[in-house]
Amino acid sequence: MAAQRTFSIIKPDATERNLTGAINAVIEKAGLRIIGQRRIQMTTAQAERFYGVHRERPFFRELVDFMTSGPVVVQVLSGDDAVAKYREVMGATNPADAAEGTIRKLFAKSIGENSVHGSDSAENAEIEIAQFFSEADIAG
Ligand code: FUP
Repeated sequence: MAAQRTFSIIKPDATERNLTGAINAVIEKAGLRIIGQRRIQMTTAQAERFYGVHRERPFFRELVDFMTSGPVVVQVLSGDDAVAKYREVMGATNPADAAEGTIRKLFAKSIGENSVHGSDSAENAEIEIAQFFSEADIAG
């Protein structure tokens, strides 16, 4: 199977607790390759665009405020079936429902402050990657 790409964000609750390396270790142990990575302070405009699909949801403003509350690490991951594989490694949105060994079970604080984002489809992955990376900054 050809390698697929997915987009990941290590969120402010995790960077604040110095968990970037610990999360990357889980990602790499699962067989995913980090082929692009950048630490940024997301702007309100970037967060609103990124989570535009949730604009009408009651938690939208809280989500944007959280994602801009501190640095995040944006990543491009590569591997066989990377989108589904990373969703599995992340665990359920609500850490209370997340399986043992998943990033959210290990590290997430709550359904909002849940440590990581991962794309939900290969199509969205490419849209999300393009929002934060130029191809020159990705090397697989
Ligand atoms: P996921 O794909 O697992 O990141 O989850 P969603 O796309 O459903 O939600 C995106 C983000 O919105 C979550 F990571 C956190 C936030 N959220 C809430 O704060 N409350 C909710 O009830 C659902 C999502």
